[in-house]
Amino acid sequence: MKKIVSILTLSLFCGMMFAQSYNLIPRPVEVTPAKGSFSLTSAAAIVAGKGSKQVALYLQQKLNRSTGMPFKLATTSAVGSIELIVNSALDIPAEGYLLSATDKGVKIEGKDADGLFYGVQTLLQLLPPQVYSAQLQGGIQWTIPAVSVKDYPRFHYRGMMLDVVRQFFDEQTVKNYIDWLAIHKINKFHWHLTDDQGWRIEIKKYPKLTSVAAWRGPNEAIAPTLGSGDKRYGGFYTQKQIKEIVRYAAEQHIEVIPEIDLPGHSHAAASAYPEILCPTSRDEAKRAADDMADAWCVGNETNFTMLANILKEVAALFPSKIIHIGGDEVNMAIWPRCPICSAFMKKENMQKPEELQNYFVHRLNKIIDGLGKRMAGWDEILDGGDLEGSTQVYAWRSLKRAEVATEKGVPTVVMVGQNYYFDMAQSKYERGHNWAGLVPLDKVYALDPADNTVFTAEQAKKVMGVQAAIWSELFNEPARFLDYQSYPRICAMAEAGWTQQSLRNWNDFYQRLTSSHFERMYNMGIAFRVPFPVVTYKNELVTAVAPYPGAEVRYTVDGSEPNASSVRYSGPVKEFNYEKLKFKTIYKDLSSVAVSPECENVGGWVSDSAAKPKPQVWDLSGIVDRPGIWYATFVPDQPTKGSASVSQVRVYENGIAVASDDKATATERTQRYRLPLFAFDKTKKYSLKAIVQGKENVSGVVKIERSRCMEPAVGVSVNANLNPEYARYLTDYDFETVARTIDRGVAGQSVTYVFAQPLTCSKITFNTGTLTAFYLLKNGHVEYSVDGENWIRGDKFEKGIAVLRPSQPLKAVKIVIDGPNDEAIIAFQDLKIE
Ligand code: TNX
Repeated sequence: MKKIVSILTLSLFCGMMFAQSYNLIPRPVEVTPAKGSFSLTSAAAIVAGKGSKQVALYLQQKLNRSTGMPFKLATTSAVGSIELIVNSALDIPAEGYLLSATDKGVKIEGKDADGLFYGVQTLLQLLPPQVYSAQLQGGIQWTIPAVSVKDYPRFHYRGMMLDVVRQFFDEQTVKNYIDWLAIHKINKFHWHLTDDQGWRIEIKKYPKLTSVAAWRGPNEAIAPTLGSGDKRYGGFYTQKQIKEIVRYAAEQHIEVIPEIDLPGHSHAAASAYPEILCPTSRDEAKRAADDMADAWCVGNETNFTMLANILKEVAALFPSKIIHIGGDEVNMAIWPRCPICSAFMKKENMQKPEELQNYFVHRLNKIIDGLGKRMAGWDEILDGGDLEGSTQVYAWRSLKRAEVATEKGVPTVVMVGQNYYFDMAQSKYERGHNWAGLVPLDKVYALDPADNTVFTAEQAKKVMGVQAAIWSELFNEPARFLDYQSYPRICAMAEAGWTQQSLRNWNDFYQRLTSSHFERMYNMGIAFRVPFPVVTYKNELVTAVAPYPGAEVRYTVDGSEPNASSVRYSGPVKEFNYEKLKFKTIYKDLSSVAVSPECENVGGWVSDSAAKPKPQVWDLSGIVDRPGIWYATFVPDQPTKGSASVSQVRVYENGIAVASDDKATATERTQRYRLPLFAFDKTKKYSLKAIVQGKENVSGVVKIERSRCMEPAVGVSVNANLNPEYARYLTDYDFETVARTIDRGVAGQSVTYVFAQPLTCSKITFNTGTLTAFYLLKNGHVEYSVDGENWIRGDKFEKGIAVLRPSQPLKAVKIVIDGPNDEAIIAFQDLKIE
């Protein structure tokens, strides 16, 4: 008996392993492996039953491209064929399917055409990954393992939003994007078509919306911004192109939901038709500093005629039942200052401008109802009054906002920024916004959109599903950043939308992703983000941890960028000069960002809530092993829990305090302390002590890093329109803080850095721009002075950077602006001195 049981468990276990090895994403409801397999041959036909012709053509085209085999369409089933059937009598939810593959062929039954299409997607994933290639692939056994799959989605709304305003993406890029969404069983494409920096949809009745408002540049109505530089930049989709994209998306079973962002985020529309603004907003010279001339005047009745005309054309272009009207981030303070709006508020007895926004939303709702559609908007439309029952809300600010919406009975799409805003950076080494924090892959995966600790069962019924967003402010560079920010994060979000919560597991997902899905995406031609290794230093050893089993980690020792022919990492590297090492994960011609070793954490901390907290002590041996300026950072494990306050940070040398810092840099999210140790002596013992105080039991780690630059005392004098509050960022040697001007600059303006002592160094780098490389100084040069009075001219700025290589001690250096910048402002940084 015992033996039977163990054989049973063993085979069950093997069965599970087998099921796992298909590595499907998103993970289906039920996968039952069977014995044997089915190989595609040129005799294989696709049998298209009723209602399945279009899906059959899709499959035929996909298979034909990579296998080169014809896959004739047939109407009667035969051995060795792929049979596609729509069967509404199936006992599974909408969009579901049953797939069965045996050694005799494949049969997919969809509950509806959508279900059939998703069954086909699963079939493609069961084939070798080269099936996704657009080119003919030779020498491949096109084999499908025998299996049966039963599958259906958790949510019927699984979306992706793309902002085509801040950067414009052409028709082909949008189509490719839609292709890849469909493969991940995403069924909505939310198209953010208008915003402050451009209007991207042709409206016949108002031609200036595209002839004027689709363009920005030095001589355009909209100023250059977001990396568009010294040239005319922009574009729009003609109505013909929109119809084509909508048709194309429908073929991929994707509904396109248009967004016209109103009444705020409308600076582009206003640049073409200033009459839509409040009279108090129209004149640039007279309007208030907080008035961005970006919101429609709500009291002005003719605006509703114009909006009705615009929305009528929009409604006619998109078969979707939903029109998204934005509604986010309106500076409502401008309305009470407007004579028309304030008179209207008085007449309607409105107290707060939120009520005016709510009135606006209701007016649009009426217009949209009249067009036979439903209105949708960002969660701000919940403020200021009730909504029509049919309105759909997109909760972006927090899960709490989603909960509030569902409590009001409003159908809600969860698109929480902290998890689903893919314009956020994925780590501190990478480009991206961070106002919603870093959004690494595991954080995307972690969100349960109908989390039962947040939503009641009744509220959860109003969660329609999930959606992630790409806001494209930072997508002007580098090349293929859209792919990089989208994948694999979309894979993780897609699984939250499709897969039952009980079947979701991060480790399991990550295994499926890295062992199989990377290769599928590679064949699709997606330039996805490859994860980097974690590399640490201690005791003169550099240790790298590969980001997934089998990952190809390579490194260089001379500071150069690693590539596919660099040394492959195979074990800890003995290297005292670890600061020069660079590591990357290589995936064919893709690779991760390069990372340098960081010192191993010196230990953990827990905040002390006692009235008289005790200092905590950390041993620094093996880490602080050379002279320099050391920085200690106290990073909380869960930043959301709040941080602890750190004080009396000291370094001890053989028990004697030799360095201290009592204040954190104010701008840091984490807390960073400066500890100069120029007289480091390797025969002595070093330790770190600090008091970490906090109300709750907050925990975290202490990191310590050596500054890579010299940090001489320096003063700065500015003769440019620099926001005075930010001037200190030019001398704090915190390279995460920058100082911005408030205008484009004028020839002759300057920023002068005066050193406390004459400075001897080999190189000074003048970096300008923000950390994400906006607002670079393009038109300027540097000068230096040995005596602080006579100036010698150095290089011009190239791409925002200038370098000096002094041959004698310097008293001062300066940046001189030679003409207005090609972006709205200029950002300056600390000097990088080596
Ligand atoms: C907030 S989300 C916005 C966008 C920005 C985005 C940047 C929302 C409704 N408004 O206008 O592009 O943050 O992350």
